[in-house]
Amino acid sequence: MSRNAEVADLLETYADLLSAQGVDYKPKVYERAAESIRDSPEDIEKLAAEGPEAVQRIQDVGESISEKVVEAVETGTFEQLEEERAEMPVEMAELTSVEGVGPKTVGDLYRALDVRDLDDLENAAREGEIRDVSGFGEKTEQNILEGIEFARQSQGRELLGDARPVGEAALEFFEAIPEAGRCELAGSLRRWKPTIGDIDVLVGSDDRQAVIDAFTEWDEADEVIEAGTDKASVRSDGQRVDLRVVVPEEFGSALQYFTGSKEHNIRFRNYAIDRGFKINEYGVFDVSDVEDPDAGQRVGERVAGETEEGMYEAVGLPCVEPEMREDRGEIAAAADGDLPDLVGEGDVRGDLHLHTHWSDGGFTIEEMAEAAAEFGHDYISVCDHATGPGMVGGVGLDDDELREQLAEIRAIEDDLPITVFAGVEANIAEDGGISVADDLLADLDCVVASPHSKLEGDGTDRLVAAAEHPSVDIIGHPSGRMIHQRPGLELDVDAVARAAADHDTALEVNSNPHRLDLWGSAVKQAVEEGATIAIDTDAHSPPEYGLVRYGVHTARRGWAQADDVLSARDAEGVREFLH
Ligand code: DGT
Ligand code: CA
Ligand code: CA
Ligand code: ZN
Repeated sequence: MSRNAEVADLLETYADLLSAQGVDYKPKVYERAAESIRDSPEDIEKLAAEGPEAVQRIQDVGESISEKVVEAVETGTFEQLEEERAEMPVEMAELTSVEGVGPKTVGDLYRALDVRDLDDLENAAREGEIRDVSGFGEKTEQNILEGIEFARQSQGRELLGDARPVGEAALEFFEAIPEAGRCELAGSLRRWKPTIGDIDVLVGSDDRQAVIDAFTEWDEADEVIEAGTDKASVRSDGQRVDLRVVVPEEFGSALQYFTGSKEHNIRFRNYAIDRGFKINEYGVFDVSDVEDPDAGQRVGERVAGETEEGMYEAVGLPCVEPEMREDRGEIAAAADGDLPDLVGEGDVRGDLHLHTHWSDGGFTIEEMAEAAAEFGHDYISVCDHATGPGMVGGVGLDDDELREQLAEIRAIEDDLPITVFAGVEANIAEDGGISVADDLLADLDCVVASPHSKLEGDGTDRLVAAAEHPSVDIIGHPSGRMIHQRPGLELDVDAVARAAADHDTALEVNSNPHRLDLWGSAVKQAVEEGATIAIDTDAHSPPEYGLVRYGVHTARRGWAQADDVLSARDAEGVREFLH
């Protein structure tokens, strides 16, 4: 974990402990500072070495926080945090990972029932003790039980957005080792699954021991879990990284095998067997004349294995993109010559869902436009939150404020470096209603409508109604899921996609790694129904434009082609769609 993230975590824990004690206001200040430190491109370790004043150069960090930061960088914690921890010895992160359990709930349940960790919480809920605590009821108790189950299921898997940087750092490390030949990520990370069990890296080399030895000395390795002659595992940033080193001639077959998925590999292997071939991590073998193909790993004539493309070609198939290897019909499509030409990172030309300081973003319209231009986008759509169901704490804009923002965009648009559409992120109420007046919706260029409240149960009718609204252009994060936090709405994706296709409403792939909503299989259904996909980042700050790649690869998991993707069109094409 970077030092910035470590320090941010400490400040957040401190903020949560204060909240749990019933302290007002101060926790917010610490949360804001934590967020700024986490996002800052400045290395907190360097700033801290210069002293508290240097740390104060980071946004939202005042004198008192800067001193705690210096202490945290030097000692790994700070005094006031340890005092709060002694006061309330709870597993804060673990407990608040349960949907509906915030720091205040943790404080209440600690005081009333001495709940300190997830096991305590589960026991208290099962024993029916929580319903009797003041401010809680049977329904809350039930919700907590369901939340615990969901939180437990997700334990041990990392978000793609957290695993990818670690995997890429490992890859960069191997690429710099002189003895290493070809290096690739494999496993679920190469398939861009939304959550990652462990990180797999494959290296081809004639000197395998040298690569393994180097890996055990990797700067970013916090612990060596095991090291053998052809594989090793280390822990980095809390995540397990599995290395396999193979001889160069077997790099392609090993890459194919270790990319998975297991289900894809089984389908592929059976396809090959039917055609007289044997496939494993060592190559493709022609066993049509071999009496006992199961006699060993390397029987028959070896016809492929050096490259991955060669593996598929050997049995008469075009190479299947890693994101598609989930056994969703890709081998049959390859055999029929029907593989899609997947959308690529370079195809995306704009971002149609982002926020500014008008709602909960941190930057002005101009700043977001300039950053988008720098990122390479041709257009953006400013879609700040509207008030309505699910928008708490005065985050959303009312209709007057939206009109004001629309006028502002019209006034400055000629001076902005790229096309800026004036939009809104409206809320979809439980009955499918949209939280902004119809005439205003009609005046805006781009209406994203998203569910933000009551994110449980079946949401199909609700989303169909929103998709049918004449002014709604995009359904934002359709299910409202938050990976590891809440499952979101249950959806009949085919029905939603049909309504979307019929009414020229796009369905979003929200690129935020916590969401990835829609996800691969749902994108595939949507595309098959003829719906248009909008790959958006929901950015609240310029660096978040970079999250778009997670959206692109998620769309690729759903077999989306550039033609299916709204944000792969040019500004004129988008304007036409929005009309
Ligand atoms: P993860 O780590 O749980 O997110 O998922 P993967 O897909 O990365 O799985 P992992 O790390 O256990 O193994 C990497 C790949 O190796 C996997 O995708 C396919 C291949 N593999 C592993 N074990 C088997 C197996 O027993 N049979 C087959 N056919 N392939 C396997
Ligand atoms: Ca893995
Ligand atoms: Ca693995
Ligand atoms: Zn939203």
